Amino acid sequence: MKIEAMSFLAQRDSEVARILHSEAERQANSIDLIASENHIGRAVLEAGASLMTDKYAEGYPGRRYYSGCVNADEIESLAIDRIKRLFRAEHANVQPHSGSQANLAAYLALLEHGDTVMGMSRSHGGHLTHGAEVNFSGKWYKAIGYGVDRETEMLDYDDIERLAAQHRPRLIIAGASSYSRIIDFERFGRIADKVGAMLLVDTAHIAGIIAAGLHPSPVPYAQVVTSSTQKTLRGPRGGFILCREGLAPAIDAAVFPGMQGGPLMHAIAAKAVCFLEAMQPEFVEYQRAVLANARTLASEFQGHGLRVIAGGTDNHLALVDLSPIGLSGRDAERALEAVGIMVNRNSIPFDPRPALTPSGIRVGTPAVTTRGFGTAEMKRVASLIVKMLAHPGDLHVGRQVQMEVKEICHRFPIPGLV
Ligand code: DSN
Repeated sequence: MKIEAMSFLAQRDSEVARILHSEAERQANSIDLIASENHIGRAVLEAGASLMTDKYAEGYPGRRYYSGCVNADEIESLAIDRIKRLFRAEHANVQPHSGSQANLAAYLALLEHGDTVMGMSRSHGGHLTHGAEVNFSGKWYKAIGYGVDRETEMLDYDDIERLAAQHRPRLIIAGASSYSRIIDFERFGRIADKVGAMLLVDTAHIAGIIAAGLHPSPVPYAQVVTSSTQKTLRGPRGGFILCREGLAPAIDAAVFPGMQGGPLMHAIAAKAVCFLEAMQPEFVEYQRAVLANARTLASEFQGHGLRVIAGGTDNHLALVDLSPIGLSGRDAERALEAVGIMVNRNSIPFDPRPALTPSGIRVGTPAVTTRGFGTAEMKRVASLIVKMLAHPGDLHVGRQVQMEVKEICHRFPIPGLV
């Protein structure tokens, strides 16, 4: 595969150019099944690499603390308008630098230190910012964790309601980093209403699926919705917040000056492009393919005797329990990385193993689907994974699998590089 040389950079700084070139080659020659990653297209890449990065634009469109913000105002207003249309939201803030920053701003806007919050436990699939004790969300607030049912491995809404009635949280957080089933945001909304809590939905993983209308939207039920932009939404690294009109002043003040200074205007430009791309009919087709590929991957694993958590997937990811084959998630991650297949180790619900060497791996299909992989490729990838995991230390098998990985990658170039 031909990877365009960054010639000007190469002349100025050969060390950085070499590393960037290596990263492009690594991406081109490996199969990325990390559920939170994707490959951006050329238009997002160009906007993100633009001179907008030079501009300081603290404040909001029409209310800046610097001169020369005419284009910054226009690009940010465009991004806001597009994301509001995409999700039918009353208000949007596109300045958060990431999904975690978006969540921090939501907490700052909605809570006082010491308030009780209730989010999905990280060990069951929740995110760091949903109340993990090592994170601000678990340090500054009294965090109660909810999880999945031991039998079904799906969210146990009756138990969530019981916990909410018992702890009376000020805020309930819905959303996950490694949960493969539909999340019933309407039910979360009813639970929050019943106990007098506010509802924050973190859509980071599934924002693209929601935008395509293939997962129910939380917007009608949540006071605040947050997200990152680089996962299923296939944008640049970044975040955004949607909220009801009445909360707009508090959310905007929490982002700036509450927790950020100048917005990353090049990232906002790239977000605007991503939001436009997500409005196109091809994006819906892309998300349909993401889901079909994830279902295929999960059922192929099941067909090969591996256990898929929650019995399958409704979204872009699957969580696979490797304990039946006696391999830890960390060993699997390493064995697969060595042959060019990227997954991440992941705890499974009620995992008897420690977080650093958990029982599972998480696989996701946003990146490979962007490259054009279909269900036939997913079947082949699943069988390569199963083969590698059955012979993790076997160099001969490793070489065979690696050659097949390269051959598949060669047929499906990365959009940002062609
Ligand atoms: N760390 C991301 C993930 O992999 O799911 C979430 O922020």
